[in-house]
Amino acid sequence: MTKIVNSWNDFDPLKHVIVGKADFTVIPDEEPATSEKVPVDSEMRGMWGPRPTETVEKANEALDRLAKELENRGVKVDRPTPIQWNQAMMTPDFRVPSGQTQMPPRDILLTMGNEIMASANSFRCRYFEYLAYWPLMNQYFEEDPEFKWSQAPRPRLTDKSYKHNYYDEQITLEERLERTANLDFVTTEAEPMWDAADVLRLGKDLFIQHGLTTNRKAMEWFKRYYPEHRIHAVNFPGDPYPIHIDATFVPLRPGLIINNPERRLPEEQRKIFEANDWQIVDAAPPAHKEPPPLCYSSVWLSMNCLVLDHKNVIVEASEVHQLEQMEKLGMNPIPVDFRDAYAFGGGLHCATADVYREGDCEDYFSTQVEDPTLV
Ligand code: DAV
Repeated sequence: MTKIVNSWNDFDPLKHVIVGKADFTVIPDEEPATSEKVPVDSEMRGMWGPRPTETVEKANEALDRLAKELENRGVKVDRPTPIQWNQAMMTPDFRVPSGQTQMPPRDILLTMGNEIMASANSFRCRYFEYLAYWPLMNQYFEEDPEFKWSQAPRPRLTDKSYKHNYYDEQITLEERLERTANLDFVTTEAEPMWDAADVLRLGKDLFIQHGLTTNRKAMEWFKRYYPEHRIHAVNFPGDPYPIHIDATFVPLRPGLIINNPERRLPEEQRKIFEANDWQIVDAAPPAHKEPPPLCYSSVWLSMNCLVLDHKNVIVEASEVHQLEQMEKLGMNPIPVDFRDAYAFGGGLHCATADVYREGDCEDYFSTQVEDPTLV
């Protein structure tokens, strides 16, 4: 029996990864959590139902290209088992007309050492998404005697979990930014809710974005569940729709992070990085003015790269500025044509979940300072 699961960060040498699949992806109907996430001027507003077949095929080609590139570099690639999401789903607490996808595994699976945990997502349409990964989890469980297969407490997602009419009134972008800066989000503190893509793992330290998809109670839950780790609550006030940390604050190697210049980490939250000689640099501007059609994410998927080790990094092929910046930062950028998958839930990092990265749980922040982010 071999060790199959191990990963403590996003930059140690990647050996084994899960790459999502676009089959049966549905644009979900509005629900308390998602309607707040779709910008008012987005063409996604009012749209729901299965995504057009042609776009699914193109997204799958992009995902296959990524898988091939990884395999050519010696990384083992696993794929989820697609589920027919175009069916109504219910629990004792709610009913939704469809599920969503198994494309961004990063939102669902959190790898912590020899453990992979399914998250506690706040969208009702994503409640059963973990099932697409269960065949793989079961296989790792059978093959790796040390693998810890776990699941966060399942949220109930009743109406109590959301603020209602939160964005119903027309408010300006400035007012929206004020709300996010004041940590006023659509999710309430009724129960812990979190997306795995809000959790940035840096060895002993977890930097978790407090935003639309992850609440404060989740941070408290992390603190009790991982007592050996330090939990930091971070937020990026420049983002009017803060979901997921991986188009905002992206580590490339120990000591180096690229930060979205429109969503800078506030000064007081930087202390812990500065005290430990971590450099935070502005990410290069995106090459595109608009995201592709029917895409949930912003143009900043430009910085949603997949780091293979402390030198090599996969970047979307059309993101010329990001490719150039990687070289300037001493990285070796590998372009992969991936834009056709963006609309299905994100970029190269979103599209993957770690199974194995070579390396241990390091303490990168041993110099402790007064740190307002500490939970
Ligand atoms: O900038 O729209 C996208 C992250 C997707 N997982 C953004 C964040």
